[in-house]
Order: sequence, then C-alpha cells, then structure tokens
Amino acid sequence: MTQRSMTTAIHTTCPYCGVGCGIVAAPDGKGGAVIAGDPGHPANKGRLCSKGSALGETLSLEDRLLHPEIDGKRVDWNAALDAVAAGFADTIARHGPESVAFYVSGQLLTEDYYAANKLIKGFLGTANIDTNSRLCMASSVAGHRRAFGSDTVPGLYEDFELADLVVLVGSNLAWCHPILFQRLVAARQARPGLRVVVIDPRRTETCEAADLHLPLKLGSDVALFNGLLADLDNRGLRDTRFVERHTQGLDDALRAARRVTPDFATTAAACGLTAADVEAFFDMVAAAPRMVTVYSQGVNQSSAGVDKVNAIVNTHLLTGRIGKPGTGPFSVTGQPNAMGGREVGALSNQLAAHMDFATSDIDRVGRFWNAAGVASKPGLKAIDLFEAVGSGKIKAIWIMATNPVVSLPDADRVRAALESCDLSVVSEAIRASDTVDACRIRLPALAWGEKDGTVTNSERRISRQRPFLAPPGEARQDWWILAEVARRMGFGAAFDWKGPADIFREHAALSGFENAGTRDFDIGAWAHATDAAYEDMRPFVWPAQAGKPAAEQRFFGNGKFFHSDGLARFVAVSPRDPVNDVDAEAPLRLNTGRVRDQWHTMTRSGKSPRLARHRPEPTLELHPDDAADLAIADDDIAEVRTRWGSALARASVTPATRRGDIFAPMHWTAQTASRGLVNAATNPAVDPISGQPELKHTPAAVQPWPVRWQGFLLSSRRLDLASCGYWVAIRGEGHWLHEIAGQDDPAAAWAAIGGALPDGPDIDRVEYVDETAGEFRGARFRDGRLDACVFVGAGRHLAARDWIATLFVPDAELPDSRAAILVGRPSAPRPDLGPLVCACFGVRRDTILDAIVAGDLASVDAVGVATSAGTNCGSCRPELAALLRHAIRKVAA
Ligand SMILES: Nc1nc2c(c(=O)[nH]1)N[C@H]1C(S)=C(S)[C@@H](COP(=O)(O)OP(=O)(O)OC[C@H]3O[C@@H](n4cnc5c(=O)[nH]c(N)nc54)[C@H](O)[C@@H]3O)O[C@H]1N2
Ligand SMILES: Nc1nc2c(c(=O)[nH]1)N[C@H]1C(S)=C(S)[C@@H](COP(=O)(O)OP(=O)(O)OC[C@H]3O[C@@H](n4cnc5c(=O)[nH]c(N)nc54)[C@H](O)[C@@H]3O)O[C@H]1N2
Ligand code: SF4
Ligand SMILES: [Mo]
Repeated sequence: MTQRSMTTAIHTTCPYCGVGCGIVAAPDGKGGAVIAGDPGHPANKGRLCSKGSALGETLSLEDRLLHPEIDGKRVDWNAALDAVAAGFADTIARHGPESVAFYVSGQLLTEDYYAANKLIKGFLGTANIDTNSRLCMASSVAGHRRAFGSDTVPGLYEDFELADLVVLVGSNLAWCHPILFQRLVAARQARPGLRVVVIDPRRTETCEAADLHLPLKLGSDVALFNGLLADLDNRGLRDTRFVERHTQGLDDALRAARRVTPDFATTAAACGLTAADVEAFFDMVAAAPRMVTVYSQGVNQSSAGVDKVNAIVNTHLLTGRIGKPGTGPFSVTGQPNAMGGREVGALSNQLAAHMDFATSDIDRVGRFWNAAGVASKPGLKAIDLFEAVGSGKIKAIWIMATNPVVSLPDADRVRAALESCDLSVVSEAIRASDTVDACRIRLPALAWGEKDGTVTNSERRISRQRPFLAPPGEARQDWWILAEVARRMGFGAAFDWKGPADIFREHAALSGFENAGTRDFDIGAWAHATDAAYEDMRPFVWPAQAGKPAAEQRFFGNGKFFHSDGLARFVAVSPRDPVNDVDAEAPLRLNTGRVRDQWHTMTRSGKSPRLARHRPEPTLELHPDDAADLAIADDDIAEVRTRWGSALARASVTPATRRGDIFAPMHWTAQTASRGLVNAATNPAVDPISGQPELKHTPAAVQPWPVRWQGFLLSSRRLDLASCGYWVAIRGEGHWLHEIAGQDDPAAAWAAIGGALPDGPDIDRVEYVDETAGEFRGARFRDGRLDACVFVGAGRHLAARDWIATLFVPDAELPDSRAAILVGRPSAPRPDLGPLVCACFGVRRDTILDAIVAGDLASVDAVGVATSAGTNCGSCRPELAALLRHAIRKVAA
C-alpha cells in the first residue's frame, strides 16, 4: 500500500451487485473514505444506489478476521499455510484427488478466481471446485451453452434503453439492480413508447415502472414462454431468413410448445393468469421488434431453470431479436464478479477460459499451464459437493469468499457436514460468520477497498477494483494465499506471480491461446499489457482480441454461434412440476429472495445503520386470505416449517403476494437472529442439467408463533440474548436495537434478560415491574449516559424506539428524571414513524404519508421536494410511488 492510496481519490468498482457501478473513493487517511459514483464509468455515470451510497459506513475493522487461526487459536501465516498445504497433500496422497474440494465465489476478483481454478484443476488434479454461482447463474450458463454453444450474454446495458419493450422475468430489478432500473425508468421517461412488463408471482417495487404485471404461478415460466413462442409463430412473426440460415430445431420446439399451450386461454390456465393479461402481453411482444428479455433468479433458481432460460431464448431466436441494438435475452448477473468466475471457468463442469472437458481443451490448457495432471472430468456441483463432505467422501474443503452455512438450501446439513469434515479451511474477510464458526483453519482475506484486481459486470464489462485502504492486521489477498499454498505443495513455478497484473496477463493469454475466434471469451489484447496499462485500465467490454481494434460489440449480430456448425439451437421444452410440490402437510409455496438494503448474509451491508432500518427484521410475506385462515395478523411472529427445517419471521400481510405463496428474504443468519435463517427450511432439489437449487420453491406450512411476552432492548453494545426464543439484532447509530419475544414464563424471561444487561459497580439501574400488567422496564446508566434499556410486556410498542435511539448518540441530552426514560416517551409526544423508506436522508414511512396527505402531493418528485426522500440515490423512488398510490386511496375512501 502506497502513500498515494492514503491521500488520492481512487477509481474503483462497487463490491455489491453485477451492475458493476464505478466508484470514486476518497480515503480520509484514518481508515474511512468518502464514496461517490464515478461519473466516467459507463455502467452508472456517477449514480449509486442506497447500498453503494452507504459503503462509507461499512469500512470499519469491527468483526474482521485479521489473523490466521487453527482450531480457534491464533497462529502465524507460516503455520497456517503449512497446515493447509500439508493437509491437502496428505489427503490426496491417502485418498486421491477426488477427496479434496474448493468452494469459491463470485465475490472473488478475477485474479483470485483464476489462481484457485488453476491450482485445483491444473495441479491438484480434480475439478471439485464449485462456486456460489451454482446458486446464482448456473441455469443461465447451461441455457446459453445449449442455445449458443457458448456461455455468452449477447447484449449491452444500452439495449435496455434502445428497446421498445423490456420484459423482466423473475427479476426484482428495482431492488437488486437499482442503477439499471433507474436507467430503464429514465429511458421510459425520455421515450414514453418504451414499454415494461414484469413477470413475477409477487407484485414487487419493480412493478411501479411496469405497464403490465403478470403475477404468474411460481415456476410456470416455461408454459408462458412456450405459449408466446407458439403465438408469435401463429402471427407470422417468424424471421424466416434468420431461422433458416442461423438456427436449428425450431420444429421440435414449436411442436413441444403447441402440445401444451396452443392459445391464450390454455397458457393463462397453466400460469394461473387471466387470458386477457396473457393476450395483452403477447400483443405487446408482437408489436415490439426491439425487445429485451431480462431475467434473473426467478428463472435460474428453479428445478426447471435451464428450460426456462431456453424457453425465453427460443422466442428471441424465432423473431431474430438477438445481436441487434435494443434486442436480446439478457441474464443480469448478481454478484460483482459472477461473470469473471465464468470467464476463468471455476464452475466444476468447466475447465478454464470458456473451455470444458473435451480432450482437445484438456490438452490445450495442460500445455498452457505446463501441467501434466489437469483434471480430466467435471467435478461435483455445489449441492453434491457438500453432500460428499457430509458423507466423508470429501475429506478436505477450502471455502473462499462465500457463506454456505447460510446461503445453501437445507443449510443446517451444510453446517453439520463442515463440522464433521477432517480438514475445513475458510478464507474470509469477516470473523463473525456462520461458516467461519464451522471451519477449523481460518485465513484472513483482504476485503473491498484493500484488494486489487478486476471484475466483470453483467454486460461483459471488465473494470478495476483498486485498493484505497491499507491492508489491516495480517490479512492477505486470496491469490497470494493460494500461491503460497501452491508453492508449499511443490508447484511454485506455476504460481510465481508478483502481483495481480501478472495473473491478469496470464488469464488474458489463456483466453486468446489457440482461440482464433473459436471461443467467445477472448481478451488476448491484454496478454502483454504493461503493469502501468493494467493499473490505468479503463472499463472495457470483452471480447478484446489481440490485433483487433477495440469495439464494444454485441454477439451474434452476424448470425454466427459457437456450436461446431455455427448454428444456434432451439430447445424443445415442456413445463413440468417442481420436484417437491405442495401437499396437505405443506400446502404453501415458499419463495425467497432479497430486500433493497441488505446484501446476502449482511457481512458488509449489515455494518451500516441506515441500511439496517429499511427492513430491520426477517419478514414472511403472506396473502391476507392465507393470513386470515392461519389466524396470523400483520406484525405477529410466524413460524414456517418444511420437511427440511423451520424459521421464524415477522408476518407481513400483503396482497402483493399470491394466495398460497409466501416470501421470505435470505439475509438473516445465526449472527443476526435467533431463527431467521430461511435456508434452514429450503429445499435442496436442483435443476437436472445445471445443478442449481430450487431456492424459489419449497413446500411449506405456516403457523402462528404465539408469544407470552415481547418487546425490545436497546444497548450501546450487542448483547447475548440466547435466552430469548426470538431475537433479532439490528445495528443503529451508537446502539444496537434487539427485537425480542418469548413463549416462556415472563418472570423467568425478565430475570434472564436482566442478567444479560450490563452490570457492575459503575452501573446505575432503574427498573419498573408491573406484575399485573405483565410489564418489565429497565434502564442501565454508565458515567451519566444511557447504556441499555429494555421494554417488554404483552405488546411490542411500550415505548418509542426512535426516541430512545436518539438517547444513545454521543452527547445526547437525557431527560432530567431517569425514570422518565422508562415511561418510554419524550415529554412532547413523538410516535414511531414506521419503517425507513429513504436511507440517504433517513425519511420514514409515516413522515412521507403525512406529507402526501397534508400537501395533497401527487408525484414522487413532489414528495422529494416536501421531504427530501428519493432525491439522492433514488433507490426508494419505487416505494414512494407505491406509498402515493396507497395514500391517495386512503384519502379517496
Ligand atoms: N439489495 C440486494 N441486491 C442484490 C443482492 C442482494 O443480496 N441484495 N444480491 C445480488 C445477487 S447475487 C443476485 S443473484 C441478484 C438477484 O436478483 P433478483 O433475481 O432480481 O432477486 P430475487 O429477489 O432473488 O428474485 C427475483 C424475483 O424472482 C421472483 N420469482 C420467484 N419465483 C419465480 C418464478 O417461478 N417465476 C418468475 N418469473 N419469478 C419468480 C421472486 O418473487 C422475486 O421477486 O441480486 C443482486 N443484487
Ligand atoms: N434462500 C435463498 N438462498 C440463496 C439465494 C436466494 O435467492 N434464496 N440466492 C443465492 C445466490 S444468487 C447467491 S449469489 C448466494 C450468495 O451467498 P453467499 O456468497 O454465501 O453470501 P455473502 O454474504 O455474499 O458471502 C460472501 C462472503 O465473502 C466474504 N468476502 C468478501 N470479499 C472477500 C474476499 O475478497 N475474499 C474472501 N476470502 N472473502 C471475502 C464476505 O465477508 C462474506 O462473508 O446466496 C444464494 N442463496
Ligand atoms: S446498483 Fe448499487 S449495489 Fe449495484 S453496483 Fe451499482 S451502486 Fe453497487
Ligand atoms: Mo447471486
């Protein structure tokens, strides 16, 4: 780390989603930085969403893993690296190469990813390396390869803006790719003819920008797109010239489509939609030659994920809507480097650089790596891989940059598998993680802002992530850790890199090696780039072939695909039911996904108080009729039970969810909630081709979780509240808010909670107990400042959380009487204002509703003028639109 990085603004890339926004980070020299959007980055042109804007709040070293550990004891790097190298070497010597595995992540930089893939496939002799992209993009990869002969995303972001119709399938773009969503909304404002259709069982915030929302039955996308294929052909919209010259298999695909969904009415019935909506959708598609179909996890995370992808791609091939401006199927990637992982080839069924296990590929990669024992067959996919860890077939596993104990389905089995494994190694930036807890050897990795390399976004744009903070503790970048282990195993010559530029050049050279246009991924132009050129790299879209002029181009505009005959394939697909479907025991369909302001298992986004307040607790969304049948009211705690496990969440009763469906976010872990981990209950069924788990569909039952007491506890530090049946820990400004509830005897619960509060000679205590009303209130003061206070009783809202939270900020003025705090209200009434909507300005729901009613406001912009909400990053604008609809209805009623 240089002086430069401590003082100069650095151009880097956001560590969150696959939009890949450019960031300018201005370090403050004290470990923090001011974060702004990079106006020069083509993905975002200066904009950032709520998560990107809050990055400055996530840079602290709290909860970081800063030193290597073995079995819970700190060791030095030598000892840790020796133990990993000897452990893997010994396991291979005794049980063969198939007894070891790596499990890696789309949050590694390309250089780290390349090093991991090269070590295991090139030198350990097994392809047992899989990535969390298996949970994320595997169905798209497989669908692309079936249709195109290569894993190619043909289009560019600007195609969203150039299209006449954008169809979003299983994508909550407003929350998960917010800057792309903003670009879409801006394009629509500029050109009102641009239509948007959302296909999602839930009415998400993305629907606020839609002309049409099709709330289809979970999993019925193949039927819908088969219906569309048949309909487009019936209308004579086949691009005959394109189909005849550049494709194969249309007749079979059409026959399969017509067998099941010959018309609107049958298609609508198969999808649980109205015939009128289906007809409206088909009409819009027919009328829009420039059409982009954007899809994400509602498509991929399904036991029919690959078929869904091909059902979509079929409609684009039929109409020739691919490879031209404003057209194409567009799989938006989730993680910042999901694409980079596919480029290096770190899925277990690929070899490297978009090559697979054909004999010629193995030979070519072996010669390039100068490795004799390159893995000769695909390795295990994530679900099977962890099953093999559980059964003892895999005896050594190394996990990097992912939290499988939280993010894999049937997650408690994953934890048990790791705990039973002889050698479990994890490379992590964070100490407080469920996976780190479950692994024996813990290696501290550099995090965003410290690590150095490249990432690729959803439109194939490669950008630099550059360091702007000094490396903390003994943390090291992942490629270095891998290279050190490789050296200790005797492979030093192949891992003799001085820095990420060496690795990038090698990766670029491999992509161009004996390629000559046969493989889509080729960045050979970078094979001989100087260190300075690498350092100064500007974001560019691949391919970038050696000797060819740089051009940001679409694939397939020339009609050439990567199957050996150059033709694209229609794939005949038929709808099928999920592997595990609902029955009398489990009559509801559990759908899972994301919320706007959290990122996965919250290891980074969870550090920001303002992000924490948008959805502070795990929620279970359910339809009002289902809620009534189950006797569950909004805000009650509900228990979801499945064949695989159970979880607790706060009920959110909403007509946005279809009757019979329930939805829960994936973000809560054992670090943040007692039983909020939804993957404890999800179903490990997978797509038969891609191996991607069906995380959007688990048969489930729901029941109330009746409480005998409930309330909340604020304290200056996080407290251990394991005695509470239900707890959620939420970070606030200068405090932690713990939402708590229990089914046990209130008196015993109060005793336990009282015991968890800070105590000692320097602590003043104030308490109020009302046995008859069943209420307990207590406060603790240290050095004249409020240190903790708790309110529990029969209801949740004994006191104004918002007001009490203000007493924890430094220099807060406490009420004259300490007992006044236990009343729980300031002298002038200040009610809680509901959930946070605008993270940038801290504007809450009720403030916005009040302003709408008081000012008779009719637009999102007017709400912005009145409250500031939505005027910075814009991520909450869809929610403001929803509140406007809601408030206006209220006034009218
Ligand atoms: N805020 C935030 N943004 C993120 C992330 C995050 O953690 N937080 N993670 C990033 C990552 S890695 C990813 S992969 C992306 C995911 O981005 P998205 O895929 O947009 O997000 P999800 O919420 O997982 O799922 C999208 C939608 O699929 C719908 N769906 C479920 N089943 C079906 C179905 O059968 N058919 C259809 N058509 N739709 C269905 C769900 O109701 C849900 O609204 O987000 C990225 N961006
Ligand atoms: N129920 C349900 N489950 C899901 C999904 C769903 O929709 N529903 N979505 C799935 C999808 S699409 C995804 S992508 C996964 C995501 O799931 P995970 O990958 O398990 O989630 P993260 O919290 O992003 O974990 C990344 C970890 O890497 C660490 N890290 C960050 N940078 C580095 C680095 O440079 N080096 C190292 N060594 N560590 C680093 C972080 O601290 C963090 O702990 O979840 C999947 N699970
Ligand atoms: S949209 Fe938001 S989370 Fe995604 S890359 Fe841009 S700033 Fe980061
Ligand atoms: Mo993902």
